[in-house]
Amino acid sequence: MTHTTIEYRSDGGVATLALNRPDRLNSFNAAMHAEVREALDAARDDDAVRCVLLTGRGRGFCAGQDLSDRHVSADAAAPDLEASIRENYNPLIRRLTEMPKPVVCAVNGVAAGAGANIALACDIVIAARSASFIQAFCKIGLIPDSGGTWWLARLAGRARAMGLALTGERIDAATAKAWGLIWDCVDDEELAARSTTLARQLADGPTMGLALTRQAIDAAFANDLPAQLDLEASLQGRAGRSSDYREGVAAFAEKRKPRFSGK
Ligand code: T3D
Repeated sequence: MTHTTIEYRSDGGVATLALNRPDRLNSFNAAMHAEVREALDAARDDDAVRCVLLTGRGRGFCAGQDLSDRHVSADAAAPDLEASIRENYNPLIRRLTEMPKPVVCAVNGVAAGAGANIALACDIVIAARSASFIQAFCKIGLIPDSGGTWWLARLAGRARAMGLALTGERIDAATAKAWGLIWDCVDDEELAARSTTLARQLADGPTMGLALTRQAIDAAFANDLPAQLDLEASLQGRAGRSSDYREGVAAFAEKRKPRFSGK
């Protein structure tokens, strides 16, 4: 498929999906939603893809919804934002959080509005030191969407979640790391190499088991301990039936590097 709003390429087990509307700071319009959906489905269904790497082109990662697509005036009917969230943003977040392989996000610049929360939905987030995160919604009368209220409350705690969401204050990547919102913050010139190395490392791993691990950790936010122990038992049963488990144990016994297949 020819893309006009993203770049998509698969190489060495890693599918790199780069948001590519740099003059609009990679904000989402309908075409970009469609292309991202199609690319994530292709990555999900392609057995040669073992890890997804999401990033942005230009000086921004993503500025959320393209506001120039919203014709808001006193005499025009209000746009149906509930439909926009249900039909576009929620399916996007679910594609990321239900991807049967790990998802790395390399935040190359400002991540605002839904752009910030799309990053938080990925499994491991690495940001360039010059990147920043803004819950911009309150500046235009909206509430954090794309899972923002879910992630912020869990990752940052109520006080910081409320501060970020009610003020729309920008935090830099180092603060996002210190607050536990992201995994790492690296010098700008190192972002591409560090995120690609990490994605390749995960792509070489037991990717089905890694996806089951995400499922367990995300469920832990809602479960009590007995329910979580029960879920762990059931997911471990699935992991234990995988070829990767057999290969991991064999490689350990033979003192060699495992060759995982993701099956
Ligand atoms: O509508 C629905 O479907 C509901 C769902 C909503 C989800 C959401 O994400 S709502 C939140 C939408 N996003 C925002 O409110 C962020 C708006 N952008 C900004 O606040 C700032 O651009 C940033 C803080 C992100 C970056 O500031 P700065 O000074 O580095 O850059 P800039 O000059 O503001 O932006 C550069 C260009 O990108 C500029 O275009 P120009 O003047 O050079 O032609 C700017 O208009 C454009 N741009 C930035 N963000 C958006 C955008 N154009 C359209 N939509 C944007 N979101």
